[in-house]
Parts: sequence; C-alpha cells; structure tokens
Amino acid sequence: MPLPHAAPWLHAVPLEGYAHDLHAALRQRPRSISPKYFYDDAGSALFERICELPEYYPTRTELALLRSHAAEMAALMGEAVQLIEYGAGALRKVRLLLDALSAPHSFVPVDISGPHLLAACRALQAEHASLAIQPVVADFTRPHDLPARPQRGQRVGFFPGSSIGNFSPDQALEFLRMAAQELRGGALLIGVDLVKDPAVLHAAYNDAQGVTAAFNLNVLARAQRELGAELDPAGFAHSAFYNAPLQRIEMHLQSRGRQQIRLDQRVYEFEDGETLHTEHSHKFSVAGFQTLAARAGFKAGPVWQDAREWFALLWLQAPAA
Ligand code: AVJ
Repeated sequence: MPLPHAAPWLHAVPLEGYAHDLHAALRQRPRSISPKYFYDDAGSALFERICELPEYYPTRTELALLRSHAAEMAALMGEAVQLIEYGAGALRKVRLLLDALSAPHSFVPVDISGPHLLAACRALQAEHASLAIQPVVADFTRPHDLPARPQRGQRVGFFPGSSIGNFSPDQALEFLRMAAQELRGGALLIGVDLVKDPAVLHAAYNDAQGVTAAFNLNVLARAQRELGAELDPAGFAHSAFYNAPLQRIEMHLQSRGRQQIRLDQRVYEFEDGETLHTEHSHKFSVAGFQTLAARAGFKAGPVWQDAREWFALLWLQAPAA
C-alpha cells in the first residue's frame, strides 16, 4: 500500500512543475523553493519519523489535545455535521474527532494526492462502516467544489498540524478567507504551533538523529532521483533557525564550499555558504492568530492548549450563512 502522504495539501504541482520550479528556484536570488517538494514517498516517510522524534513536540501535543477534548469539540460540531478536512493525510487525527461525533452527516477529506487519499479512505471506512466518506481530490488552496451542504447539520472545517504555518501571512489570510466563505454558517477547527522559547523551537528542527536534516536534503536527493540532476547532496548542510522578528523557523540548504548543480544542460553555481531556502514554519500567538482570522471574517471561539502553551487548537466561527 502506498504510504499516506504526510502533507498532501502541498502536492500542488505535477512532476514537470518540479523541474520548472527548481530551475526558477536556482536562477533567482535569494534562492528559494516551495516546501511542497519535500513530500515524495521518501520525504513523507521522513516526515512520519519527524513526528515521532522526542524534540518534535507538535504532533504529539496536538494528538493529546484531541484525545482530551474530542468530546467538547464534537459537542460544538453538533449532530449531522459535515466535516471537511483540508489536506487529509493518514487521517490519524480526524479519527479522534470521528470517534467522538454523534451521527455525523459525512466526512469530506480534500487532498491533492488521489491514490493516497483513496487508500486512507478505504482504511477509515473499514473502521467506520456507516460513515459517509466523500473524498474530494483537489488542491484545497485553489477554488474547488464540495458535496452539497447538509440540510440539518453545519459544515465544519478541520485543518490540523499547524500546516498553515507553511504559508506566508498573505497566503494564510487568503486561505482563511476562502475557508470563511466555504464554511459559512459553520466553523473552522485549526491547529497552530505557538511562539515559545527559541531553544525549544531550534531543537524541534535540529533533532539529534538528523532526521530533519535528511528531510530537508531530500529536496536535492529527489532532484537527483526524479529529474536526473547532477549534484552532491553531501555538499549541502541542513540549516534551520528561528527568525524571532518574523516569528518563524526558516529552513535552508547551505553549500559547503563552491560547487555546481546541473539540471537539463543548465549549470548553477553555488558559492561557499550560499543557500537554497526550503521552508518557513510560522509560529503564532493565540491572540495574533485570532486577529488574522478576524480579518477573514471568523469570530474567536474556544481555544484548547497544552499546559506548557506550546500548541493550540482554535475554534473559529465562520460568518453566518
Ligand atoms: C508539516 C509544515 C507543520 O512546519 O513543523 C517539520 C513540517 N518541517 N520539520 C512544520 C516540518 C520540518 C511541519 N509542517
């Protein structure tokens, strides 16, 4: 069975898009490529390992919040809810909600990767025989169709994992505006990683086993495997640091010495220390995120946080239908 993608919402572009985007990334200054290219099967497997690392707290913290508060969340969703998951991966988190819901109308996972989505839905259906599962294969950051709204219950969106942290502030607002429209009369339940001691953040993206480094370097390994790029992944170092003024972890690949990357007859030169930026992972305060969501039309509702206040799940009321 194919591995469920850890971040399928990022599979926005077909393979030829990768070659095109990598050329564009290597031409520009500063050099930067979208984090969606982390997630081929190898990268998704590395991300699954990241989620298990002792230093990487977000996944286990959010799972614990869902386990402790699923009943309250389910009560807010009410009966006959139509639950929309944005970027449904292995469906591990949403299972905790589904187990707590009373007579949901349907579950609608939206995911760009069709085969992975359908495999995950088959496994879910085996456990929830009477649940109506209506997968939608689409890039949820772009306009997409959903099944009709339920007659009785409300439509609620679920966007866990602080995946929204990968977006720029403008893209995050754009996503929230789209969701506010789509979820009119209902709500959004969203997971966000919170601003905290930079040492904790630094460790989460610089784990002792080097799994995050391998995940970052997989962008180059993929270019070798899939595009036939000529490069030396060992010639690049993983670099991840917290940019405090911009409230984000930045990940880069940094050239160890002068070297070249060849792709489709083109040669790109790297000076010693030159970087290719691969990811932003924004961190939020609860109030800051609520302010952003308010600009998209959401009203702040209940907030669930762990005792250390490292991660939060926010209930956001969408505008009236
Ligand atoms: C899947 C985007 C939430 O930003 O923490 C993990 C990806 N990158 N380690 C994150 C990631 C490096 C992750 N998100």
